[in-house]
Amino acid sequence: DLGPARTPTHPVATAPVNGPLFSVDGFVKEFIHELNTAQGVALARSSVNDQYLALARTVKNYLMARWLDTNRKTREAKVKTVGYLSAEYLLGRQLGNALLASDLNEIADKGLELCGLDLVTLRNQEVEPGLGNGGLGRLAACFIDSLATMNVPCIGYGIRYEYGIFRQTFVDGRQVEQPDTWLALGSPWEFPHPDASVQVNFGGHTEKYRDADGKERTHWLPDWNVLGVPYNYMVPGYLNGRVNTLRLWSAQATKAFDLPTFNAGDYAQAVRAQTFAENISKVLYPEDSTPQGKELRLQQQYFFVACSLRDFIDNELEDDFDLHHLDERIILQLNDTHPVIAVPELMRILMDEKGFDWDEAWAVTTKCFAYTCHTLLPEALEVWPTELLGRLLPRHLEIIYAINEQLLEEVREAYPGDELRARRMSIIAEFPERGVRMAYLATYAATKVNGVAALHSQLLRDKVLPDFSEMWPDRFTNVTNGVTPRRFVKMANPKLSELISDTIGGGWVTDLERLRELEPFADDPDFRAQFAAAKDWNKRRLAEVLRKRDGIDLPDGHLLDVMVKRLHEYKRQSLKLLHVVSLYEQVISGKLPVDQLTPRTVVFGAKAAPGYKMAKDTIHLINRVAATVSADPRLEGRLKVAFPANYNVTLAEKLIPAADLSEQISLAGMEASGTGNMKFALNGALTIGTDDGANVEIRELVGDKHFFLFGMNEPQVAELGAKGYNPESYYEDNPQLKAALDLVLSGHFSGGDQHLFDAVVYNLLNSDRFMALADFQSYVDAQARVEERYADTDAWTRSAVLNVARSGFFSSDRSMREYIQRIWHTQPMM
Ligand code: 4GP
Repeated sequence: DLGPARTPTHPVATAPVNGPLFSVDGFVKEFIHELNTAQGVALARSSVNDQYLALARTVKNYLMARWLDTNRKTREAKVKTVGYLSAEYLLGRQLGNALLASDLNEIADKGLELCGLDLVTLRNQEVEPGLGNGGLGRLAACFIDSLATMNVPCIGYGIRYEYGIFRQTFVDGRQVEQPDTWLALGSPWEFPHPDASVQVNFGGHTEKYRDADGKERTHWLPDWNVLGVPYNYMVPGYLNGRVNTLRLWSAQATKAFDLPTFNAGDYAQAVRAQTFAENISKVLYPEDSTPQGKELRLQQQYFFVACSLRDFIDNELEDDFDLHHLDERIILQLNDTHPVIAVPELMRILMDEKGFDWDEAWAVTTKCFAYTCHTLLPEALEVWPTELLGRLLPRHLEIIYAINEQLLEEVREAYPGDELRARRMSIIAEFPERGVRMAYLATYAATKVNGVAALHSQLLRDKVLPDFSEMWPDRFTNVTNGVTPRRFVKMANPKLSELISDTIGGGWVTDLERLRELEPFADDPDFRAQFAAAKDWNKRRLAEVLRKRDGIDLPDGHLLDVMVKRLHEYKRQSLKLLHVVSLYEQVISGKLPVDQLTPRTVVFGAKAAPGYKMAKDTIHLINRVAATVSADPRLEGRLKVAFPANYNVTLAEKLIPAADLSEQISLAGMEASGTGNMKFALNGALTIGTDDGANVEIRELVGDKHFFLFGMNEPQVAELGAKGYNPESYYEDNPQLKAALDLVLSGHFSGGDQHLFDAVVYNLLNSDRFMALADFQSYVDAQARVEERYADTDAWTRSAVLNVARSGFFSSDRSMREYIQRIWHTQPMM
């Protein structure tokens, strides 16, 4: 007996679709069917992986009819689609999200129980697709979730990397990268369509000719090509029946295998073309703000945008569609500069293939693109050497030169005689080598250019693109980032979600501003107790995860102080570390009685780009400090440092809900926005942070009293930089800071080796580009305020509740609404 069928209560359940029956027995039948037919095993003989794959397919089957339906309706309606072009999508695990979106959690839970299986175990079997480095890729994943949930047609376009971001391991405290073999155990969420492959050309040269009307035209005669094979992924909206598509491209050789060569015995040569082609989608570049001007990376960028444009024009539009009106059907959002080569590609298609004149093509192109910048670090703004671009994409370089000529003409017309300005604004940089400034190309071509938080957008206008913003002020706008409440609250924090829904109803999941209704409950002791209980539950869950995953023990009753994000000097993990070392030093030197130390566990999670030496040295130091501090009996277990390896979305979903304190301590003016900061606030952590990125907006919303602000603000940073920053003077003048740095230099954390961490320490003392030492005292003072508040449990919990109640603004649904209204001008479908 499989029990009574569940009465469908939700619209998603009642919609007439041709899927499996929305009941426990319907689910079990489907699951067993998948296990038997797709995995080819009986339940009794199946492995956990078989079961996971069968479960994934089962859930997919429920979504399938809705996906097909969405595609059909969108095509028929001929409405404008968002084409999100992103080299990264940091999706996280799919199963939990698919279950949530299709309202299948309860049914799956019961159904699996009937089969003697456990849903949590199967969910843990999934390897997350780590197809991104950090914030930018995770943002893309949040945005496509929101668009599906808001019923907005969108196709996410990107690359199906065979190896995503590396798996981080620690060997003697040092980061060692392992390949991320996320496809090894099967990838049930994707649908490959080799039949719909697209050819992408490279190299060769161009030729001029006259067309039938006697007009001069250009031919590109490439000398090699690859195939792009589309892999489709479902992007289900939350309980609304919509399923959008994420289309990732995989590279394959056009002529994969050379049989005569193989028969002649040269096996390596026989597959050379295949290897060469497949390299294009082989690995994700570990970029994240470090320059890595690699030829293969440019190939990747062109590869995926060429596939995507071709796909949209040939497969998504009607055969007789007039491309003069392309902007009525698509807006292509450039997620940073990685896809910007799409601009000359669209020009090329319109002119060389469709016979448009330059002006016609430019008029269409400039209406079809919008550009988001995600950084302020000059070294992260891509510049492609013209030598490389010309060799790989000769026609595109010609078009870029022509675009630049037109730009310079406009500039000279607007500012006659200002030749310096023309040179500054040129898309072509002359130093240190001739190169194409992709951010300038994007800015010139886009209808809108946006930064990702208010401060960032301001600095983008004032410091990165001042000439452009002066000339085209209306082109610039801000859209503050957001995060999806489905994954990062509802799924990641079930206890808090339940409490919120019991208190204000369930509407907040798609209307996050409604969290405001929780405000009065901050003063309700009963509510606070339940809120604190949810936090405790999350901490216990995290403790279990870290014990199993990393062999780390989390002590009870500690303030959980968390800093998770990419390892980068501007984010200043070293400042957090100096605070830890300083607390430790004060206790062991007798300056601070150990019983006055607030029991605290500091958790770091961070990957460093493999080629970024300073970042890797910092990881090494953190691990050595962690080992020393955690093992020193003089601390009586009151201070612990934990650094679980391989921080990823899956771990974030466990860590963030458990945190008390969120570390957002970048040098002001450096973090474009941050999105981790939003996830922590929404899960009831208090922030200690600088006035940087979206911290500024978080603080404004939650209120100064519920946010621990420290450090210089951006104008102060600029001022200090201008007058000459001397980090050593802070060391000399601040005994606490000096003692901490001296302890590192003494070899205390390195088994007596006094030079092991010279690179890190002397970098701080001699250069300290991100001014950690200048903000040290202010940071330590703010931490003292943290401890004071934490000692008052009621006050702390009250602040935590208010953080949740006032952070509804940071839903990616709100970000998407702003893009729609101010940039895309698309409509949700009814
Ligand atoms: C990141 C920014 O560093 C971060 O502040 C921002 O929140 C995020 O983009 C999303 O906008 N940048 C990157 C990158 O991830 O690769 O440049």
